[in-house]
Amino acid sequence: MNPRPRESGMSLVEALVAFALFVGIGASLSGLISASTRAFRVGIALSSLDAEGRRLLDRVTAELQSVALSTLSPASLATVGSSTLAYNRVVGYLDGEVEYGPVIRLELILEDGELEDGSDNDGDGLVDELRLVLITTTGGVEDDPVELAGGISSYLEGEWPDLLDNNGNGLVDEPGLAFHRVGSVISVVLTLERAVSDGHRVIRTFESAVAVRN
Ligand SMILES: [Ca+2]
Ligand SMILES: [Ca+2]
Ligand SMILES: [Ca+2]
Repeated sequence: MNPRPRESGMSLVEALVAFALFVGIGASLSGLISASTRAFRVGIALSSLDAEGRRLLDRVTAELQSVALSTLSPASLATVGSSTLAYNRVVGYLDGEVEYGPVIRLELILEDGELEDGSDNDGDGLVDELRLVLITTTGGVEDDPVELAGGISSYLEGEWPDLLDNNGNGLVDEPGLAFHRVGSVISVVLTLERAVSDGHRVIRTFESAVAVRN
């Protein structure tokens, strides 16, 4: 009796197993590629946020360095902090008298198209986000606001509105940018955020302080 010749090709079961393996490996590879793409985007966004945060704090602390403390409003920023700060800078001395510059106001306001309603009204992936503007008042007339930064969180990282200091920094319900004064030292805390993709967002918090001389 002649041996039964071996059938060539794959049986149905083998084909199904091979197909399942192929699909599984494909899905794993796709997941890996997707995860690394997201990680890459997050890395780029965080790096960009770091640069933006440092640049903004450098700008603000340089601004505050020549503030005349006697003109600061609000004058007391000890426990609640403030998102708005008005002041005059010392611009020089004449015959022993201090010369003051115009009134300057740093103000945190909603981004254009955004409402304070817990929704992302302008569709940029951020909710109730804010921007910081600098407004100079000369001779009683306000100049156009100069935007210093956008994408500022509505509350500082780890904080939410409940009359408590959730993030333990001594400030209660502080916004995403807050000024805090102890004696002649003004501190600035800042949380920036950006939407990356797939509903993900990145967030970074910064802090700086300046000892005011005047
Ligand atoms: Ca938004
Ligand atoms: Ca706090
Ligand atoms: Ca709170």
